[in-house]
Amino acid sequence: MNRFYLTAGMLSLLPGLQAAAQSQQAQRPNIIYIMSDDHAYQAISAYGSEVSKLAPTPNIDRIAKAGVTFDRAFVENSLSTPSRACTLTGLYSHQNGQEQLNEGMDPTKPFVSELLQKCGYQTAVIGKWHVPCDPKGFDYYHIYNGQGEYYNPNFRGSDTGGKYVQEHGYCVDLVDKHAKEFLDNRDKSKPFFLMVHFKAPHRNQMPNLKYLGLFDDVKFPLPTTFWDDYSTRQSPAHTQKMSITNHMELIQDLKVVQMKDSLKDAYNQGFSWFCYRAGVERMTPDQRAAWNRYYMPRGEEFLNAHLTGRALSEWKYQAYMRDYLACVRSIDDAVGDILDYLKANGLDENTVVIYTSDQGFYLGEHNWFDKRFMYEQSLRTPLLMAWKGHINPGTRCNAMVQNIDYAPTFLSLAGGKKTDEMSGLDLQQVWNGQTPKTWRTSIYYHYYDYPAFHQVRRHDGVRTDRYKLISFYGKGGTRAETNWYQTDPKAQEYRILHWLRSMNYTDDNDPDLKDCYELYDLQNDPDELHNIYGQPGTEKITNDLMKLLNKYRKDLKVQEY
Ligand code: SGN
Ligand code: CA
Repeated sequence: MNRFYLTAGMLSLLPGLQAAAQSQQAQRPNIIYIMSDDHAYQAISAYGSEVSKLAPTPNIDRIAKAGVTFDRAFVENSLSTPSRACTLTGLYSHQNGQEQLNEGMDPTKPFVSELLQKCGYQTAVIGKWHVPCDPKGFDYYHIYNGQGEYYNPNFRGSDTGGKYVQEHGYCVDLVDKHAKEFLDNRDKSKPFFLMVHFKAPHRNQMPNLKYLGLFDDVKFPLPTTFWDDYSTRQSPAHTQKMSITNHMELIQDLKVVQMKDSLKDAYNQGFSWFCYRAGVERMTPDQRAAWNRYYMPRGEEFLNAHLTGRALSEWKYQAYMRDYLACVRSIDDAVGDILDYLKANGLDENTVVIYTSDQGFYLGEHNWFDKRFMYEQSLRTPLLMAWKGHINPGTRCNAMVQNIDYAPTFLSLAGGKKTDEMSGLDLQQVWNGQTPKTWRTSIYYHYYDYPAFHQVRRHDGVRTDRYKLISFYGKGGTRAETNWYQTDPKAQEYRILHWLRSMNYTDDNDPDLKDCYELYDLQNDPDELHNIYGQPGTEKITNDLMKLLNKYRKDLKVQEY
C-alpha cells in the first residue's frame, strides 16, 4: 500500500482533514506519455539536425520550449516491443522476458499502469500496443492490431468488447481523436495516466494523403556516414540486412508498384509485394486513387531514369526521407492538437507531458534504416518533457537517462514507489538541467533479436560519457538453439525465419561469427567510424570497460550466453 493511501485511510475519520487529503491528491499531476514508433531524434527540430531544419516539428518543439530536452536519452534494447515492455515494467528485457520482437513477455510482472491505478490514477492506452499479452492495469484501452495499419486501421478495446473494428481515416488522426475522447470522458475526480502511441513513422512510411509530395522540392543532405564501408568494424556491421542500398525495397518501402512483375526474386514477389498490398488494399477507392495519383508518376519517373550505383542509393534515400518526414508531419500536427486540447481544458496547468519514441532510428547514417545496433542513432531516443511550474522552460539535460527510468519517474510523480526489481532512476532529479554527483555515469545495453529480419547479431555493451564498448556474441547464443519461439513452428518468428530462409533471403546460421568486440571513443569519433578495440594505448580503457560490463551482467543477473 502506498504512503498516500495509508494517510487517506487514517484521515477518513476526520472530514476536514479528508478534504485536505483530497486536495493533496488532486495536486498530483496527470501524466500524458506520447510515443511515436521509430521517430528518430534527427527528425525533431528541437534536436537541431540539418534534416529537421528542412522538415521542422514546431509542435513537438513546443514541449521542448516549455520544458526539458534530454540530449542523452537511451534505450536498453533498441527494438519496439522490448522497448515498450521496458516502459511498461521499468525492467530490462531479460527481467521482463521481452527480449525479442514477438513472444516473450512475462505477464506476471507488474505494469506501471497497474501500480498507478493503485495510486488512484485513471489509466488508458491508445494506439500501438504490440506486446504479446493483453493490456493490464488500463481502465480504458483502444489499440491497433499488432503493428497497426496506416489507413482505416482496426482497433480493439475495452469499448469494442475486445473485438477488432475497422475505423475510417489515417492512423495518427484516429489515435489523436481517441486520446481526446478519453480525456473528455475521463473520471475527473482522479488524475490520469494516458499513453498515446502513434504508429507513424514506422516502416513502410505511408503518409497521410494530404501530405503526399510535401517534401518533393526538398533535397535532404546525405548523412556524412552514408557511404560508410565499415572498414574498421567487426563482421556484424557487414552482415546486417538493413542498408538503404541493399535492403530497402523498391515496392514495399519506396512504392514503385510498377516493379511488381519485373522483380522476380521470391522475396520481392512474396513479402515485399504482400506488405505493399496489405497497406493499400485497406484504402477506399478514393484514397487509393489519390495515392496512385502521387506514387504512379513518382515510380514512372524513377524507372525512366534507369539509375544505378550511387545514384540509385541516393534516390532511395531521398524517397525514403520524403515519406518518413511526411509521416512525421502528421505526428507533429497531432501533438499540436493534443497540446491545444490540454490548454483549452485547463489541463496544461498540472499535466506532465512526455514526448518520445520507442527507440532511435537510422535516417541513412551508415547507409541504414531501422535500428537495433548499439551505435548512437538507434541507442539514443528523443525525449522531451514539460510540466508547468516544475520544469524550467527551455532546459537541456545532459545526464544519461534510459527508458528504465520512465516507470520509476511516473510512480514517484504519483506518490508511489518503484518496485525492488526496478533499477531506473527518478528523472525529476535531473530534469532541471543539473546532474547530481550520485547520478549514473554509464548505461547497459542488450540486443537479442537474432536471427530475424534485419540480421543484426546479438550484442550487449556499456556506454560511458566518452566511450562505448560493444560485445557481439555467438551464433545467437545458446538461446537461439533452445528458445521455444525459434524452434516452435507455431511461433511467429519461427515462421518468418523459415519463410525468409526458403526465399534465400537469410542464412541464420553464420558459422563464422566469433565473439568479438568494438570500442569507440565518442569524443574523438562521434560518428563511430573508427573501432579502436585492440589498438595500442587502449588497454586500460578496455580493461575498465570490460570490468564495468561484467559488473552490469553480474549485478543484473544477465544470463550467460
Ligand atoms: C517489421 C519491419 C522491420 C522492423 C520490425 C520491427 N518489417 O518486421 O523492418 O524492424 O517490424 O519494428 S516490415 O517489412 O514488416 O515492415 S518494431 O518497431 O516493431 O520494432
Ligand atoms: Ca519502434
